[in-house]
Amino acid sequence: MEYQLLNQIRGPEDVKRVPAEQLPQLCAEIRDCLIQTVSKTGGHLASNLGVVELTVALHRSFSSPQDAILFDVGHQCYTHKLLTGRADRFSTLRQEGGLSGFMRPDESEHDPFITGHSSNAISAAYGIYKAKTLRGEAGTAVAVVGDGALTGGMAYEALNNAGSGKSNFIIVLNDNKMSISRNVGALARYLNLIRTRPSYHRFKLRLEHALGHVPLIGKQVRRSLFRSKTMLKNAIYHSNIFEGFGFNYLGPVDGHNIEKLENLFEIAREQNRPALIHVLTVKGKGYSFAENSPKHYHGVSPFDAEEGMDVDATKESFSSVAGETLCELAKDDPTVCAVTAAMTSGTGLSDFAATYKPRFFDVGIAEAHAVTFSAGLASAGMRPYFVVYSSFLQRGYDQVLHDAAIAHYPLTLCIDRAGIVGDDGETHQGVFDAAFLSTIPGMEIYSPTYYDELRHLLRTKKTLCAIRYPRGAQPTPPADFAPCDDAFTCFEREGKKAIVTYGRLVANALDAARRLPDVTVVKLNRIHPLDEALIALLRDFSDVYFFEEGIRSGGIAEQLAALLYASGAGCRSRIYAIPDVFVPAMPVERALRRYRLDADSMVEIVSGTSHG
Ligand SMILES: Cc1ncc(C[n+]2csc(CCOP(=O)(O)OP(=O)(O)O)c2C)c(N)n1
Repeated sequence: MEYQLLNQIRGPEDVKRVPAEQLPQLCAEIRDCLIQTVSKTGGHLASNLGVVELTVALHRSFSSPQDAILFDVGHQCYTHKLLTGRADRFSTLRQEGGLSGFMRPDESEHDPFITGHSSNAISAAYGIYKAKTLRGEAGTAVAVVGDGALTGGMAYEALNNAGSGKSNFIIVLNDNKMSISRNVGALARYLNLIRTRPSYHRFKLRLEHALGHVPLIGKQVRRSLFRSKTMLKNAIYHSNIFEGFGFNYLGPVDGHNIEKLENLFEIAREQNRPALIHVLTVKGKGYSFAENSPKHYHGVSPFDAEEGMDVDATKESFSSVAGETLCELAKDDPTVCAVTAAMTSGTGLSDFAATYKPRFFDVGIAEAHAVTFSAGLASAGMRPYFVVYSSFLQRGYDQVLHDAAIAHYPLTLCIDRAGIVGDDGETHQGVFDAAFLSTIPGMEIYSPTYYDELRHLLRTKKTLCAIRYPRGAQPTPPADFAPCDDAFTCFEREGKKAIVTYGRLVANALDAARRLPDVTVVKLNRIHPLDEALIALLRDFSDVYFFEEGIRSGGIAEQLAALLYASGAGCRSRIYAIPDVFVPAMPVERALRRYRLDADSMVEIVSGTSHG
């Protein structure tokens, strides 16, 4: 794409050289590039459109990479990529071998830290800041954090730590009132309060800035003003939470006004005190479809940029089936509750949220809290279902173990996006939950292949358990398939070879078995704990092939192979699973092929035409 100004930007130094009057054109070109590219590649659109001016201002005021600029989650760092020497590769965004959709230190020196999961940027940036000071290096660190990310508890642990000392560490709070859906909780209310009563802070800011420009005495007066700030504030306006944590609160400021942003950044970096700059932005800014419906344009698949997306289109998926089934359960049982950590629509809970409002809990981006809160509900007689993406549940391991499992509270973890996820890459892969949850005593784990099984499991499982299912639609079930309560199902043929697998790989195994003579497919319905009867069945085969769409180390296949071995079975067993790697961004089908989990690989392996 040809852009008059954007094409001349090779790095942050070029951004600083753009004359102020040309900045609106640069921002317009960036927005066009974002819309044209993301409409083809898919990705996070609305969040990126909202931070164009903010990112330009950051690169004019700070000097990356000497100053580390770290975007929380990193889903909104596309403009940062365009301004830091990656514009020519931007069309490869989220493609296999292309630019990541998040910050990646191995992609650029301007990406100071790996990102993908929310609410850790203040911690990481403060660590970077401390490392710089200890090593005597120049520069500061800036954490750019959304109001949604600020609902995550880790952010407060970091504020508590980073606000305690003298530093010129900087937090930019990008407040657009939105998480993926509208932001929730007391914090959202509180930010609204600060937004609507900014007069004291505006006054303070103007005063500070004006005094800073008076030569010699200006800075002195400014310092003494800071010393008496507490009295001044108490007299004029109550202090706010960020000041309470030890930060110099600056703002709120219009996040689409580059000049104002640059002024504030200058004030913040001059002071020997951590600063938090409250920036107001509009999610989806400059693209009417996204401004009107930021939730639908948060993360998008490819779409027609001229026409916009059909935001009402709904496709049946495991998520929608889970949501519908929970609604049915809630209708008949007043104890049924649904809990989400800021993923209402992605997890299929929109109808539940609308219909059963008092029993629906969006707790913010707070997976650890969500688990313990759900366990609390369960301990006091309710029936909670915490619906969560597999990779985000990693945040709640101790809470599952300590707060839910030891007392064995009847909580159901509905684990969406289990397995390989595709274009989001390493940070979002759902390939660890089976391994880590199966370390927890008493945890039952199910992995349905078809919608009817998911429905059946949600209706019948009443003790602590995890039900995990992939993104998207079910494969076509076999003609006479019906869900059952058995721990495994045997699709029997004759012969001495067995394929053992679970979840969506069952469809690949059945496909492979149709193309192979005499192979039995054993479908694990419950993947943990493993059944004695299963071992007894498998002992009689000469060759057992385990295929697992999950990490091999500590996974279900390894556990099953160990049990088989311990039983003294003489059969040869082989495991095909995700090896000791983080799975990069690539289409799911390609990843399954790479790790030999597709039907063709199964045929090659079992028929002996490949020993991979
Ligand atoms: C631990 C974790 N949980 C959930 C998510 C999914 N997620 C990605 S962005 C986002 C909303 C972030 O809101 P905010 O920080 O305000 O940024 P905005 O998109 O509004 O700019 C969520 C919930 C995540 N990335 N990490």
